[in-house]
Amino acid sequence: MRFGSRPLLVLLVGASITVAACGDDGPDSAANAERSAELAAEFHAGQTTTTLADGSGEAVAPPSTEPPASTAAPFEPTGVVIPVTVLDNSFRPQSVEISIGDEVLWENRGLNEHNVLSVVGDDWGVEVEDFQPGSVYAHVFTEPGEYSYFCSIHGNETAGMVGTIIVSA
Ligand SMILES: [Cu+2]
Repeated sequence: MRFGSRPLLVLLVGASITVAACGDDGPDSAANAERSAELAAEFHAGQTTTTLADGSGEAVAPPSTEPPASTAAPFEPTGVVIPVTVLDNSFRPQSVEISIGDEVLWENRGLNEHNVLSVVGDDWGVEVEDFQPGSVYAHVFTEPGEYSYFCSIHGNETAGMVGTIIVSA
C-alpha cells in the first residue's frame, strides 16, 4: 500500500506544476509578478514595524548585513589627500594631523630608497622595493588614533627617520 500510493502522488504533483506553468504563460503573468513584488514589500515593511508582544511598540529590526553600530567605523572617504614628502632621509612634515577618511600620500622625491613601516601592526606601509626614488604610496586612514611609522633603512621605531599620522574623528 505504501509503495502503491507513491506514483499517484508524484503524478498529481506533476500535473499541478504543469497547470501552473500554463497559467503563468498568459497575459496576467506580468501583473502576477507585480503583485508578488508588492507582497514582498509589504512583508518586509511589516517586519520592521512588528509590535512586540508586551505592547512596548518597539520595532523589530530586520536581519541586517551591516555590523552593529558599536563596532562600525565612522568612516567615509573624504577625497582629501595629505602629501608627505620623503626627502633627505626625513618625512616632511614629520607629523601630520588628518581626519578620518583622509588619504596620506607619501612621495619619495629624493635619490635614496626608503620604506614606510608602521610601528604597530602591518596593516599599512610600503616596502623598499615598492618605494624607490620617484615612487608614491598612499593609505586612507579609517580609524582615529596616533600612527607612528619609520623608515628602517634610516631609522628605527623611535629615532632617526620617523613620522606620525594623527587621525581625528
Ligand atoms: Cu629612509
